[in-house]
Amino acid sequence: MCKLQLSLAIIKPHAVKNPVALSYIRNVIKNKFVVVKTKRVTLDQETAGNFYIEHEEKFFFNRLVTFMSSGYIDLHVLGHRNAIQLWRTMLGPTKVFKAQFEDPYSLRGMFGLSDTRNVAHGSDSIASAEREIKFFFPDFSFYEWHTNTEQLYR
Ligand code: RTP
Ligand code: MG
Repeated sequence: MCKLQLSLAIIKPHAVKNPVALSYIRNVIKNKFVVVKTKRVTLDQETAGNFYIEHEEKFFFNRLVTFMSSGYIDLHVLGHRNAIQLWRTMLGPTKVFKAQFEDPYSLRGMFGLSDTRNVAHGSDSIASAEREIKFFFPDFSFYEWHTNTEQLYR
């Protein structure tokens, strides 16, 4: 039995505003993942701060929260056998200069503008994927999802 893993992708405001980046990102997502849920939202600073609460003490926290609440963001719940790692690999390194040198065809390598404006977010573990999906989709039923996909991927 193999469960379809889930990850939360967030396309950051500067990428949502860039039609070339957005259509490229949507295409690669559509080609690689089952898109389970999608929603376009804006965040107030408090909600963005709660989402990134693990980074509360970091020097970049205020910058990150201000940016993430500066415009529309696209949320995608992605399904794949290896969703978490695959999406993070497609994103490339967090720091844009590193992405541009080490993985120029990653999404951050191609469309990243700075360490804050680095295109998109990806869950980093099964536990954080669950927390993040619940954060934005409080009615999402992991039980139903796993039960349904168990039959598909036995
Ligand atoms: P993400 O959470 O966005 O998928 O990225 P990540 O795991 O690779 O990086 P993480 O350490 O969780 O950081 C979250 C976001 O904070 C911003 N950041 N800025 N040096 C900096 O200025 C800095 N370091 C991190 C990035 O926008 C990163 O995506
Ligand atoms: Mg992270």
